[in-house]
Amino acid sequence: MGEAPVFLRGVEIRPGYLDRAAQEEMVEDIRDVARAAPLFSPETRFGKKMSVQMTSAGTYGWYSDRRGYRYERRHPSGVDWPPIPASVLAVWHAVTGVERAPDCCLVNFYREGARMGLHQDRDEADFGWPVLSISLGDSALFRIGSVERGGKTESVWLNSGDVCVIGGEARLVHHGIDRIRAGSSTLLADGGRINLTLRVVD
Ligand code: MD6
Ligand code: FE
Repeated sequence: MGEAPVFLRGVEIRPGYLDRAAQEEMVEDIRDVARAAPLFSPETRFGKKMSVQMTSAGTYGWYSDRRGYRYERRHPSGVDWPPIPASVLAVWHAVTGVERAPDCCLVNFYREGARMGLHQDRDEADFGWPVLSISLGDSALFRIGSVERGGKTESVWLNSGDVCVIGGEARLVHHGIDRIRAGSSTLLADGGRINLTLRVVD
């Protein structure tokens, strides 16, 4: 499946892990998720609306407002998050090889101009579990730094079908999305990029 893994600052990238048919199937599954739990733009803890739209699947969904970053058991509308699609769980098990299933699949949707600042994924209880991401649609410039704040960073384009694992020594590296290359993929009819991140929360 795809090419050999590439490691950048301890982060494992599997270019082209999902073929076109698997990507199309997954997009349909994510459309179902977004129908049950519509996309919204959370506020950062500084009160600024994020440029990325989000929703989640699983027992927990990631949420943010002025009270801070956290996991919630319900969508802001009050409904339960829908289950994580089987197509997505299959990638988690095949790539990470860990015994536990993830209990959150965060869905990020980027339109042209959306970005995500450098951050660590640290709202989970046990950093022994990896975080896995799947990219669908337009390519994104992914920046990876260090566990410590500041210092050197390196960037790589994540393309549709690429899978990325942040685990082990790299579990707490800073990372973010600088920009989207609009029109670089035909996967999503109206353009944009979907990124799924799978986590073990508690
Ligand atoms: C994104 N990804 O690709 C943002 N986090 O849109 C992440 O923030 C991320 O790719 C943890 C592990 C892998 C990731
Ligand atoms: Fe992240």
